Amino acid sequence: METRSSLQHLVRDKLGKAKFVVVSNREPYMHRYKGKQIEWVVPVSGLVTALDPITSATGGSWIAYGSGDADQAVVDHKARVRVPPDNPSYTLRRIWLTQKQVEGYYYGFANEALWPLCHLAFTRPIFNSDHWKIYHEVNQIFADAVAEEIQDQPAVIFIQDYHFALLPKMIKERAPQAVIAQFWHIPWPNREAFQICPWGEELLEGMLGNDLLGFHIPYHSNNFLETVDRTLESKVDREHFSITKGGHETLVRAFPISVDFKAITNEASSAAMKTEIVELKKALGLENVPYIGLGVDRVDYTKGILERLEAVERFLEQNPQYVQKMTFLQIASPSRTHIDQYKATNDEIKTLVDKINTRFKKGSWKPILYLREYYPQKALRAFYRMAHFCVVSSLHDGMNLVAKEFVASRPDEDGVLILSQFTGAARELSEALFINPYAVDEFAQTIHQAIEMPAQERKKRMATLRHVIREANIYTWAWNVIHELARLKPEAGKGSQK
Ligand code: ADQ
Repeated sequence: METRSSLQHLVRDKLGKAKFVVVSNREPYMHRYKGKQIEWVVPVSGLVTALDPITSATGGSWIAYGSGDADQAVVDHKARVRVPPDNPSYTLRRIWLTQKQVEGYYYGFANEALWPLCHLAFTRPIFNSDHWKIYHEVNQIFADAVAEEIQDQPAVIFIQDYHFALLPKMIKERAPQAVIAQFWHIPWPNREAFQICPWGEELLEGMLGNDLLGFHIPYHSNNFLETVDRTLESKVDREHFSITKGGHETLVRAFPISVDFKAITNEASSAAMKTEIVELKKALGLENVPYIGLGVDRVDYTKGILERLEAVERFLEQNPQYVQKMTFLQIASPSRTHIDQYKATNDEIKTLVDKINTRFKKGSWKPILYLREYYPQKALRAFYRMAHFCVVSSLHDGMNLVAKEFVASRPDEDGVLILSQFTGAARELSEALFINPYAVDEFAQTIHQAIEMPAQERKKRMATLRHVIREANIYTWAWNVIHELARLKPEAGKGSQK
C-alpha cells in the first residue's frame, strides 16, 4: 500500500534533479479577503492531496489560474508565492486571466465544447470559434509561464485535464529537454463522437506533445488510440499503447485516480464524527427516519441527478410501505452556473424535487431533502457515514470520487453503494450494485434491493470494496504516474529523444 512518505521517497529517488512542475486550471491554495484580513484555503480536491507532497519533495512549482480575490495581494512581482502557506516548500506561480479569457477558455471551450464532447450524455457541444481562439491564447499564456519557470533545466511537467489540450505541444516546442505528462480526468469518447469537433486535429496534435498521457481506464486510452488512428497520420501501436508522430512517441496509459483512504477512514472513525452525525440528523429532522439514501454531486447534467430522483419516485410508487420510512438526501453544490445548460439542469432538479415531495409528503416527512450547498469535507464524511445507501448515477463519468469517498468513509463496513455502470469507478468497485441510470424500473428495484439487503451481505460487500480502495489509493495513483515518468529519464533530459 502506497503512502505519502513512500511516494516522497520514490520521487527523490527517481526524479533526481529534475524540476517537477504541475499545471492545472485550479490552484492548490487560494487567498481571499475575510473582512480586512487575508485568509488562505485549499480548494477541495484529491489532486492537491496527491501532488502537494510530490511538488514539496522536489521543491518544484505549481502553475495555475489565480482566482482568489486576495491572490494578487500576496504574490511577488513575478506572481509567485511560496506554499503551503503554513510550511512553504514549493512555489505557486499564479496566472492572471481577464474576464473575457475566463469566459472563452474555461466556461466556453473547455466546458461548453470539450466537456459535453467527451461525456456521452446527449448534450450537444457548442463549438464557438471565439472561444476556441481564446482557449488557444490561454494555453499559450500557460506555455510562456512554464518556459519561464523551468528555463533550460531538466524538468518534469505534469499537466492536468482538458483545459490544456494544446499546452503539451507548445511546451515541447519551447523546452524540448522537459518530460511532459498530462492526465485527462474525464472520459475520452469513441472516434465517431470525436469527429464532430471542428478543431479535432489541432487538439490531438497538441496532446501528442506529451511523452505520457494518462486516462482513468484502458477503455478511454483505447478510444484515444482509435481517434488518433482515424484522424492523424501517425503510427499507432496498440500492443504497447503508444503513438508516434513526427518522430516523437507518446505513451498512453491508464491510471485510475483515487482518494486518501487512510485520512478519510481515520476521520470517519473519530469520536467527533459520532457527534457530527447526531447534530446533522437533528438539524435535518432525520432522527426517526429508519432509512437514509444519499447523493453527493456537483450540479452537472452528466451526474444523472434527475434520473436518480425519478428512480426514487418509482421506488416509492412501487413500495408504498417505505413512505415515511426512507428519506433521500441529495447534496448538490452549484457548479458552472454561468452556463445555460447548468442553469437549466438546476431548475429541472428543483422542479422535480417539488413534484415528488408534493406527491408523497406525509405530516412532517418528505421523501427528498435537497440541500443545494457546498459542505466541508468533515460534514460530507458524516453524511456518508449515516447513509444506508449512496447513489452514484452518472450518465458518463471519468472515474467518480464520490463512490470511493463513500467506501473510505465506512470503517463500520456497512452501507450499500449503488453505482452507474458508466463510471470509471465501476471497473474497480465490483461489489457495488450496478445500475443503468437510464433504466428507471431496474434502478428503482436496485434501491429496493439496497434497502432490504441483509446485514451480512452488506458487510461482505463493503469489506471487499474497502480492500480495493485501501490498496488503490491516491498515493498509488501518483506512484504509478511517477514510476512511468521516471522511465522516461528526466535527469538525462532526454524526454524528446526517446
Ligand atoms: P468531478 O466531475 O468534479 O471530477 P467527482 O470525481 O465525483 O467529479 O468529484 C467530485 C468531488 O466534489 C468529490 O470530492 C466530492 O466530495 C466533492 N463534492 C461534490 N458535491 C459536494 C458538495 N455539495 N459539497 C462539498 N463537496 C462536494 C472530475 C471527473 C471525475 C473524476 C475527477 C478526478 O469528472 O470523473 O473522478 O475529476 O479525476
